[in-house]
Amino acid sequence: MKIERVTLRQISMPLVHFFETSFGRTTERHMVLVEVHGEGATGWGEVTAGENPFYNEEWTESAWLILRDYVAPRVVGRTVEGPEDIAPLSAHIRGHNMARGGLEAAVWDLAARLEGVPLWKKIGGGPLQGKPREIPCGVSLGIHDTVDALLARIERELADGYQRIKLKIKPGWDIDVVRRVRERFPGIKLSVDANSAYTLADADHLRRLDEFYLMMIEQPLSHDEIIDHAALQAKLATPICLDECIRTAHHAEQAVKLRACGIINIKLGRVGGFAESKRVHDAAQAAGIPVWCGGMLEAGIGRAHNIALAALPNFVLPGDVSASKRYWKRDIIQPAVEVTPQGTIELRDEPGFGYALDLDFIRSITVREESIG
Ligand code: OSB
Ligand code: MG
Repeated sequence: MKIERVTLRQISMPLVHFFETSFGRTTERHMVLVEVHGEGATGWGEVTAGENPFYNEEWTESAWLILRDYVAPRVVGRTVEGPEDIAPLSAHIRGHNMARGGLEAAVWDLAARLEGVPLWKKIGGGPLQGKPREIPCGVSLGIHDTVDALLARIERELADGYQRIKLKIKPGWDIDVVRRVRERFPGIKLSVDANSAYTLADADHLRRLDEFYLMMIEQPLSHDEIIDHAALQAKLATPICLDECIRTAHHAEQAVKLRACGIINIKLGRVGGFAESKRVHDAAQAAGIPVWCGGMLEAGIGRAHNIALAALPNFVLPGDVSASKRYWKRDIIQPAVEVTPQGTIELRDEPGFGYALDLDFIRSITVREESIG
């Protein structure tokens, strides 16, 4: 497969509802789309970096520059066996997994289209026990202005069928909030995500969460600290789920060996694409650790890629991939991603990521565009 040209596009889209985590509030997304041309077809990817280098070191601008100046020039003009050959071409770059992963995912999409198969099949996912595979969905709810507003929001998400509610927490918005949510919704699958807002010195405080029988506590400690998570896990009954810490399959293996977590959240961008996501998935599966698909407030392309990823067999827990309308008035794909009343997303059979691009809309929200090759 020859890669002839890469087109980068930066788009900007306001969120329907602001999203607040321990590291800040997002009201508008600025993301880089990657279009890869080769063999007469086109594959699409979406870079999942945020607007600021707060979740990890990447942001929209760094992704644009790394892709334009380092990654795309290494890929354009090459003939590769398959999409597995893409990540190694830029493996000498330190970090910047989301930028690298956006292009890698576009090549997987291109390869699936050239073969005429859906992306979920191309990466090795698919029907489970003969039944059409559906992705179980949860929602991630940001820090709200009041607990009452949060409770009302949870009510609506449950009515829409979502199978699991995840609450963002931080010091000052944690124990008392979770207590009120548990009192009101004693039977739901509930988890929390701190995005690295605590330290090991908060272990006793975090242990107070044990009484709420949460499914997991996601990334309570530093973004690059696996060893402290192991120390914390030894003190908690609630399983820790690692997000930020797991950037490679090797990290997953180390976390398992140290018993730093009971669950892993896989994000396509954070680990640099589908090939590494599959390796993280396989490492977790071999260790008996369940995984689920995280989200980064994606537009339709990134969302569709997440759906494909979540079709791999060890994605057994409800993920953070939910309906387009929770984020966007109008998504960049057609149809928009929808969720069934049972809180699942059905896999689609079209070649590639399975949805059509709304090119007119993409053009109308494009703030810059550049081609390499
Ligand atoms: O930690 O999972 C996270 C959003 C932005 C950055 C980090 C995270 C999140 C989410 C939102 O939890 C998931 C989504 O709805 O896309
Ligand atoms: Mg997280």
